[in-house]
Amino acid sequence: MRLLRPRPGPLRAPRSPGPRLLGALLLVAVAATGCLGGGGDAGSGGEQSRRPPVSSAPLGNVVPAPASVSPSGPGYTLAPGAAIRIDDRPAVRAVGDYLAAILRPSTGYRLPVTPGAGSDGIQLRLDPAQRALGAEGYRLTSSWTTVSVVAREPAGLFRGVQTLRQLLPAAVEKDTRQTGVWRVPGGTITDTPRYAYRGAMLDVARHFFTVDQVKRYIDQLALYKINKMHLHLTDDQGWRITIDSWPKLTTVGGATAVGGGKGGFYTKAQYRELVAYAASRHMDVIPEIGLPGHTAAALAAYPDLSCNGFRDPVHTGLDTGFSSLCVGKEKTYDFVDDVIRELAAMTPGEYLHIGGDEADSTSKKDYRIFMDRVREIVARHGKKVIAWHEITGAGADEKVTAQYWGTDRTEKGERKRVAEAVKKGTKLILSPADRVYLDMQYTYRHPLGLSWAGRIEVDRSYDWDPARYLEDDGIPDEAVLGVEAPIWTETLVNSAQLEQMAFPRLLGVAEKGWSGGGIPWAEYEPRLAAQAGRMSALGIAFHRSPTVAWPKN
Ligand code: TNX
Repeated sequence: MRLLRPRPGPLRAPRSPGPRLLGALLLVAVAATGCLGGGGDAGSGGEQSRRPPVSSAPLGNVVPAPASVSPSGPGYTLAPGAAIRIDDRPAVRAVGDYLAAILRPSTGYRLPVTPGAGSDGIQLRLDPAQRALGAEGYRLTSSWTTVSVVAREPAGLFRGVQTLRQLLPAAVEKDTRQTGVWRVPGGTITDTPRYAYRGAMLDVARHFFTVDQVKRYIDQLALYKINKMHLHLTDDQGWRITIDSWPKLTTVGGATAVGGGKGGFYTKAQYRELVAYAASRHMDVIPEIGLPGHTAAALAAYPDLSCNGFRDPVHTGLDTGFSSLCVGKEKTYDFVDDVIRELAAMTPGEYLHIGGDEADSTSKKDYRIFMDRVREIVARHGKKVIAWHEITGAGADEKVTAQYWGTDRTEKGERKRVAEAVKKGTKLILSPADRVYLDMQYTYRHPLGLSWAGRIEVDRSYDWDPARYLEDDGIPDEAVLGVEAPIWTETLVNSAQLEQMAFPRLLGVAEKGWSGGGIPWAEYEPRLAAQAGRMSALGIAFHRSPTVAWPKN
């Protein structure tokens, strides 16, 4: 039993203390009766393989926290002969096949995905009449005979399936046969997201990550209901996406990386493959082309795009703010137009990210001229602009979404500019760097990561509320589209390192996005601890933060 109460987080009620608060209170109540935490998820993957996973987590012991949880009855036990019963529609079948692919290797059951009704097995159903479930909500009901997930949209079924996974013992995530009793606790979860935008950003420019590495990350994000994959495709140290009309961007600009190592880039076919893979996880890809700064790789390939025309090599250092496209040259806009046109054509999502940060070598006047033109180009190619919050100094309005990456130390004046844009209708994605920058070190002893925004342990990373984060600056919750956790890769070169930095902080960001910021750390911490076995079973070498009472192996 875990009655540990670490440093309590700010006990703020969510804006509308509706079902989500009830759910949270219920979990706290469950914790107080001793059912949550140590007695729940059977711990690490190692432990799972030594003894059969008989008891699964109590209903609701999942991340992100569901909006409402009503336990009842003993629940459902997956039988060897069970089927996954689906509505006969391709999008529902795809969710059924996805679930079957997770469950079959570990359970060893056949789990046929079968269209049509039935009163047993796992059921995945669409019900358009369930309007309150919205675009991503679902209702999961676990009874003696069935466990069913009902949603209005296929995306809701997919999110519900993530909850179902987490209600099964962690060993279900393994890719080899396990012996176990695959029980889902009884009752009903009704769940919808607090924010529509729940993102993660991966910097593939500072170091390149292959298609398979990105897919692995996408799969990990899906488990925690992230729905936007922001790919930071270009920077001073590398251009990673093929643009047919400017071929040297990748052949020259993609050839290296931070530290001068091997670079890489995605062909258009590979990029499309990533977009399709993300879509199969009900996730949009948001590609970012950094403009007008962060362009040394492009300028190395095409020196004409700079004002001085000198050919510099692709940058391999860590510094920023020294490169700029030449705002006064018409050729710059031909370039931007071609890039945006080709990128828009292979990106089905509604957004393109145009960077706009740290343009320290572009004058204020030029920055504004440039951003005005680029915004018009993006709109002409049928997409909406996202840019880092510096764009709010360049006449942002309702057509722009700004990604705020400030910290507790960000100057009032800068926040005021953001607030002014919000008054004109700009929406915000919140990525406070001293909370959710996953590339920041955990502690000064941690070997990976940077520290310019601070050292961020897991508890501090969770200690903020998107709805109130900028309220002192007059920015209301209504302006917040959602949250995003960026991971910059100056110091990170492989999946193990990425995962060490992202996990477990990413889970907290996912929860801010799905459940809102009103849940205290003391309630979250045991739920997070209970994810240890699942992350281990998935091969994620997460940071065993001392701020969390992880189960003993
Ligand atoms: C700031 S956040 C940057 C990036 C760096 C990152 C490292 C932002 C918009 N710019 O260029 O990679 O810090 O943490």
